[in-house]
Amino acid sequence: MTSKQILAAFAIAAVAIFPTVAVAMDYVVGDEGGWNLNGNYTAWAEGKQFRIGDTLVFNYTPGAHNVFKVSGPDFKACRVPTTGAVYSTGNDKIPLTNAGRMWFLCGKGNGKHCLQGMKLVITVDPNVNVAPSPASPSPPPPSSSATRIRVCGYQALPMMMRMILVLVATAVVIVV
Ligand SMILES: [Cu+2]
Repeated sequence: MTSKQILAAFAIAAVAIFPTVAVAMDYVVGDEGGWNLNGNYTAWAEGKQFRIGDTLVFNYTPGAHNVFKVSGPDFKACRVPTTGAVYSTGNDKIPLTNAGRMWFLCGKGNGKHCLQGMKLVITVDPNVNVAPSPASPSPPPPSSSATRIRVCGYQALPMMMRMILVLVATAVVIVV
């Protein structure tokens, strides 16, 4: 084995052991900036891979804004539904339970906030997270805006399976 091959084997082993697979994410919309008139939620959503089991968190001053889950046409027209899900706690957690597109907008100002950019469209990947995040029994303080990453699922993989993965990866490298 050359040193290059050994390095490659270590790299593959590291990937196999490192818990990058099957993480359920809490996505804080707008990150530290939160959900307000200053955000660019198209830019925020870009490049993020939303998956079933993840959660969207909208942080804002209660009363100043809210969150509607809307249809595509309503999203496009910034039309605020007269009925339908409205979230208004200022720390709204919306679980992503289905694959496909999801549209959100702020209903304040009868669509004015939406027109000023308070709208978010995401696409939820059909790949299900192995272990969806469990419902948190006590809500964290509304000020917590940092994206939290919960590692689960992969850790549940039996150690034997991981060892086999590593051995197979190493064997492949040696053969090559
Ligand atoms: Cu608003």
